[in-house]
Amino acid sequence: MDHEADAHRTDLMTITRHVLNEQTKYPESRGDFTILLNHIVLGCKFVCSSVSKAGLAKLFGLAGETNIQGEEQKKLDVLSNEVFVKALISSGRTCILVSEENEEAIFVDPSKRGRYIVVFDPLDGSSNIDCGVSIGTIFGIYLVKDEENPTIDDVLQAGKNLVAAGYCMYGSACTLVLSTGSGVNGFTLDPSLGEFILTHPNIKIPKKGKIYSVNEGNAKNWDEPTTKFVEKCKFPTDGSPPRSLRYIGSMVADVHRTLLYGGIFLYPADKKSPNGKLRLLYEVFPMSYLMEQAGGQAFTGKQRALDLVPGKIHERSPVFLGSYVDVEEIKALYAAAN
Ligand code: FDP
Repeated sequence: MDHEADAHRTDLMTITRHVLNEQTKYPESRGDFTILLNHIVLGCKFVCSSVSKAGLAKLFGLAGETNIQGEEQKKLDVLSNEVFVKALISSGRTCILVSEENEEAIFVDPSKRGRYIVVFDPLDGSSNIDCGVSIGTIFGIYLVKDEENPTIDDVLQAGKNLVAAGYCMYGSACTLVLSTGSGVNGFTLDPSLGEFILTHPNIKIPKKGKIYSVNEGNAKNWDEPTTKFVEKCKFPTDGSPPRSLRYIGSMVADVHRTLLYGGIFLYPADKKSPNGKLRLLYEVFPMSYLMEQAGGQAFTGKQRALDLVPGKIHERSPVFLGSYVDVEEIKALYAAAN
């Protein structure tokens, strides 16, 4: 019997234990971040359970449908948002929340205020909900400058100021990927324990990938560097084999695959959408932060994604993120075009 392997299996590194361990590196830490994270984890567990029984519970479909009791049904993304907002406020550790689902930023009542700002998309990839394809929650965390006086400028910070970011993917397993600024770790929900267990320690993205991921239906509106890049993926001129195309159309799932297998995910600007589609604060920034923490890169077509400073909370930006070498290639094409 392999006792060492057994010891490993019985020594479970939960996400809370992992974050508490990380905090011991900061003697001034008050445990606030662990409390905040526990509330995010609660939201993820709720959404995970709702997604997996959505068909049964008739949570699919349009908001406004009624159930047998005549009560109004809530769409899964609306419900997820309510759960996250309430969990984050009740943590007592947040002062401003920005959600994809709310037009305005939510300023937390002073009686429940803390020093963290959470930007999040409670259920990203919503067009995939009804067909059971993987979807996810994306979040980023900033610190407020003055806890007594939070302002919208505290939210409109460059992505490089994030103190943590992550996503939870509701797929064949429920996987939470997190960075608190010293690498990237992946945790899988063990449904029998109700705990996220460290299953993917210190994720590093391969330096170069064999996959590109983009909505090619937009090709007729792309700019020259994007067109050239995708052409090179299909018809390489350096003797390398063509790359594979994988596109789920659910950012969390596409980014998760990119992080684990390598490659590049593109949501470029095009003639119809000069700023691309994805939102800077709760899609581009958290994913770019994770990519950099895993040894990859994220680029907007003009600059490092994390250097951007948003002017509005729901601002969009083009993004090219993934393996270091792959992103270097697209950067070179943009440099040559300018
Ligand atoms: P969705 O519209 O289904 O919510 O920003 C949302 C998003 O999905 C991302 O998750 C996904 O990467 C992207 O949009 C897909 O957009 P396209 O359908 O234009 O390819």
